Amino acid sequence: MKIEAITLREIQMPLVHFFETSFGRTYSRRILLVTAHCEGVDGWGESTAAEDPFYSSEWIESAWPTIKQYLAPAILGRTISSGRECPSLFGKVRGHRMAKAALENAVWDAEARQKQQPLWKLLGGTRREISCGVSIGIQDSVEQLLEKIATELAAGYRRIKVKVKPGWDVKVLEKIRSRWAEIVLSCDANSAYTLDQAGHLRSFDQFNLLMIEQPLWDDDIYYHARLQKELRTAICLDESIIHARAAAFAVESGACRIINIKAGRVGGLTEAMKIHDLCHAQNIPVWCGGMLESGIGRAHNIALSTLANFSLPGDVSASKRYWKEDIIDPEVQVSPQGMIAISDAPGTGYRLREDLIEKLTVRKETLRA
Ligand code: OSB
Ligand code: MG
Repeated sequence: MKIEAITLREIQMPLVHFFETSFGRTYSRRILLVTAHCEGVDGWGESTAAEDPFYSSEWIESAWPTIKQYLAPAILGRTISSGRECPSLFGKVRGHRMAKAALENAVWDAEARQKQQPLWKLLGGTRREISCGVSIGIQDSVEQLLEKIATELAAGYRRIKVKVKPGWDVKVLEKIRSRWAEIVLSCDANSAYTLDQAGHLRSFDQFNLLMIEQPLWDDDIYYHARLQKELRTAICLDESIIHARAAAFAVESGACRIINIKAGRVGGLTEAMKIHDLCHAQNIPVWCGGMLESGIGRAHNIALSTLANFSLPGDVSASKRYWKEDIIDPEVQVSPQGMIAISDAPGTGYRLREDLIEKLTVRKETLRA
């Protein structure tokens, strides 16, 4: 499969509802989409690099020139048989994992379409449906948060995750638990705490949480291992797991008991599968995180989630929670049982609404060998 051209484009999509984490509030997304044009077949990928370098040091304005000047030239004009070949071709570039993932995942989609196979099968997935949770951001009031949780439970979601930060944690969790004693509940701090606050974090143990996600620094594993020893609640790492070695170190050192896998954060589907496999071998359950993706990134997340060790509900949820209109057809739908059914169509299994994508595009550039 010859990579003849690569198109980069930015689309802008307003969120149905703002999303707030410990690092800030997002109202509208600027999304970098990548198309790999390969001998009559197009593969699509989405960068998870955000509007700002807050979740990670990457952002849309670093991903675009990195792909344009380094990653695309490494594969343009080449004949590649699989997305698996991308990591070594990108190997000279340090970091920039979200940029790498966008391009690698586009190649995976092209490969699957060219082989007339669903991407999930190509990845070695086995699940025919995947289990869904939701991530609910910080709201203007606790009442509004409770309202949102009620809506998502009624929709069938199997796990509720709420964002926390100092000042929006224990009191909020108390209110949730006093209304719903039994639901599967977890929280995500996005690095809002320090080890000095271990005593405070220990008080979360009373809420019987499935996990506390990324309580400490984004670049830390060692202090998470110290903290995990002091908590009954399982720590799940997100930001800290930037590649398979970090996952191995985290598991070996006892820094977490669960891992959130995001293909964007770790440099693409190949590395994501490596983390999945090593966690599987060590009995560490994983789940698929989300980054407020459009349908394209969402479809890749769904394919990844079909692998056997994705045994906990992920953050991959219905398109309509984010978008008035998604750019894929059909949109991602979640059943009243909180499941997404896996499509057998080739590639990611969803059609692209190219007219709508064109309408949302604010800049576009096609690169050739
Ligand atoms: O930490 O998982 C996170 C969104 C943006 C940045 C980081 C995170 C999130 C989410 C939302 O939790 C997950 C989603 O609904 O896509
Ligand atoms: Mg997280």
